[in-house]
Amino acid sequence: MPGSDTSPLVGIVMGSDSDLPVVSKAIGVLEDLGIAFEVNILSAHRTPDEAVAWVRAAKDRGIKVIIAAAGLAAHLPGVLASHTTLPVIGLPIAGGPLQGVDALYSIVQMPGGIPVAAVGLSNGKNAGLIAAQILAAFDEELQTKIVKYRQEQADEVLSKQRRLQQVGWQQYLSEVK
Ligand code: RP5
Repeated sequence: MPGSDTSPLVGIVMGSDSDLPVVSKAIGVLEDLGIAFEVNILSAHRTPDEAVAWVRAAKDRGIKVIIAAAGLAAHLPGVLASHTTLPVIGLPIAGGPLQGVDALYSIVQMPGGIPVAAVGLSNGKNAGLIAAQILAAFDEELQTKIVKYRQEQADEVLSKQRRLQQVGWQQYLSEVK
């Protein structure tokens, strides 16, 4: 299975395959950092038994962090969190009649005692990065990769800053449009 050359450390679960375009941003980060992961479509509402069975087995299979993506009445991250002590990162998916505010609130407003760490609406990239940083707290090699990732990100911004100062905002705008 792609992403599982070695035993997966990050378990990604999404409520629907319609979440995959956002989830793919998290996958991209994990792949860039060389972190083994697995991806699943399991729904708190449509496949409740399978979702619970998956999360109950996750820790014993070596999963260390869970990313749970869901839109609308996004109960998946909270339901998974209630069945495991692994850290669960909730990824609210924008969309639907309320543009994702429903999912964001569902994920952020967990009752005390069962936490879910939430990233911003459809911010798959940050979900991947938080998962990586949790793992990196116990992995020096991964920590070094994340420092390099940050440096590359800074270099990119500074290169834009140099160009902006060189040509002025109007020319810059015409170049990036
Ligand atoms: C949620 O309902 C899923 O996570 C998805 O974001 C949303 C819509 O699902 P589909 O109707 O596209 O399958 O459970």
